[in-house]
Amino acid sequence: MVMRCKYFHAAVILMFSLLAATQVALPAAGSNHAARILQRDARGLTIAFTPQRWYVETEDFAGQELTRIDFPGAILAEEEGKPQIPYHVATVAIPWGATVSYRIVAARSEPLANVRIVPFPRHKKLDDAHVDEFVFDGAVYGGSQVFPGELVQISPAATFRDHQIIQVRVAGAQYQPQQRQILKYDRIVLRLDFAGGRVLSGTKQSAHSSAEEELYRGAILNYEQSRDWRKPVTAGRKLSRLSSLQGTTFYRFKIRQEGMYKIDGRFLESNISSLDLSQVDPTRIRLFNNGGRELLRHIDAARPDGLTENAILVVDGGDGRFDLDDFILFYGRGVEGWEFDPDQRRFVHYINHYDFDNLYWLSLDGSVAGKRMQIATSGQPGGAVVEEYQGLAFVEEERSNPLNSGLNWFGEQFSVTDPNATVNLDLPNAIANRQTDFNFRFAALNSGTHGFVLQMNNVEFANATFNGNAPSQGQYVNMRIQNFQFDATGLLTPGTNTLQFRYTHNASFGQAFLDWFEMFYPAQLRAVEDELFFYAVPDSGLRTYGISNFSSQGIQLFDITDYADVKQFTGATVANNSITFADV
Ligand SMILES: [Ca+2]
Ligand SMILES: [Ca+2]
Repeated sequence: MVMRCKYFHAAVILMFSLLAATQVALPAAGSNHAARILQRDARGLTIAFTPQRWYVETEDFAGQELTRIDFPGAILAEEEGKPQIPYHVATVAIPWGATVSYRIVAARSEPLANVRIVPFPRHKKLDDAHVDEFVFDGAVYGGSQVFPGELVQISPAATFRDHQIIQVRVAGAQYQPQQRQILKYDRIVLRLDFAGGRVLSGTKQSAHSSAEEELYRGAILNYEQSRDWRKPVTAGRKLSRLSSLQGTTFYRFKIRQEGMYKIDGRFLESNISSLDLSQVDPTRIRLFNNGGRELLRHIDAARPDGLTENAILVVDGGDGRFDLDDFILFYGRGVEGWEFDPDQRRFVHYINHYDFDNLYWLSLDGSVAGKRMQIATSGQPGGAVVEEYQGLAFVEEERSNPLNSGLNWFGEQFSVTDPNATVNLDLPNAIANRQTDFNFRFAALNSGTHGFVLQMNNVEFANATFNGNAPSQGQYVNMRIQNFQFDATGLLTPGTNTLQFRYTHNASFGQAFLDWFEMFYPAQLRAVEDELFFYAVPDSGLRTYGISNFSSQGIQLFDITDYADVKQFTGATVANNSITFADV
């Protein structure tokens, strides 16, 4: 079953945000100097891999002599316990959809006798100390096979912007364990052949900026050859996007705090020195933003094509001029918040791991009419008036990354010597004596039994206990993540509530983190400082909602369910500084 979920924002109007000019930079790319193209044609290329110089070093590790070899630009294969072989790595573009075959045309090697090659070490990472430990893979070091068995490895084709690419890895050396000998290759010549795929004529290439060309030139070994192999542009799509935004000036600004924002002519004039307000056509004002969410990491996931236009309200007094007191009204989102998960039938919080601010782009001189808020109309109020909503609160702080790894960031840190933490939560609409549901997520850094005694306003309501992971000899540190759900009645009061944590561990070394917690509680539909954001999950049919506690009758209501398509809600009843409306 698909459940609809609607968000509303009611407010007596509000605040401003800052405008700032912007610059955009593209990253630079490196190049591979040890690989050189000898010959190329429409169906393939020949590459010579020649290390510029070799580094050979023999060291004593706990009584055994180990030899390390390397050359500039080499990549080391990271296989614990296996010989540490330096590889050439080249990124090669291929025609879209082509298959690749290769053969080694020439290989010239020189032996390095009576050596034992160093294995790739096992990294131990404890606290902030890194320790390398050498273990020897018995099958390789005690065997009779040369390592690696194949000099060349070709990766499956991958997508890199408008190119299809492969990664070519060529071993710079091989180890012969029985002879205790390293073969250093001073030159390997490789022929790559492409079968099938799509080759375009030069005229049909997609247009790229010089910065993009630099990116390709730096990253792709056969850049010159690959230009005919780019993905053909879907002409209509890209051109239509260019035509509506081309020649437009964009003003960038940041939003952190979610809410209704107002920008008036006076504000624009004092913040944009080059602006002639009399030249601004109110119908052409446009606002762009993509919702503030992280892009999905999967390369094939759907994502917005360029900037998404957001519906705004422009009030110009009906004279077609944007004067000093005329204004733009829009709903600004931050980068953190809640979304309804239809499978779990509940709200889940989200954060943005990369930024605290959402970027908005305002244009005042476009050539087309801007997107405006549509009107939604209140139904006929009737039946019992809903005066409650589900209050939501979460805390997820990204303070430390104990493994220095990926997105594993955690908040408050606990230890046996520092076991206490408190979090103050401002919940002005919380209804006393009702049930609160909690979700907690903790992370333990070591073994043993970790416990958290949880209190709200000095009342203990739960005890979360779990066992940590014990890393076995020579492993990375092993963390344990554990989720908990609790509910308790009568904990909250309207206003400030204090959540308290007390950490326990059965030994002195215990360390753990709070990753995040979420709270769900009944709240009253009352404006706080003339504003209320709430969401409704209707079960069925028309519901009548009543929001009280505004300071005047000038109340406006918006349906903010879709960030790009906010609607102005009309037909609501305003009386006694309250608003009543009905919606399905
Ligand atoms: Ca006007
Ligand atoms: Ca986190």
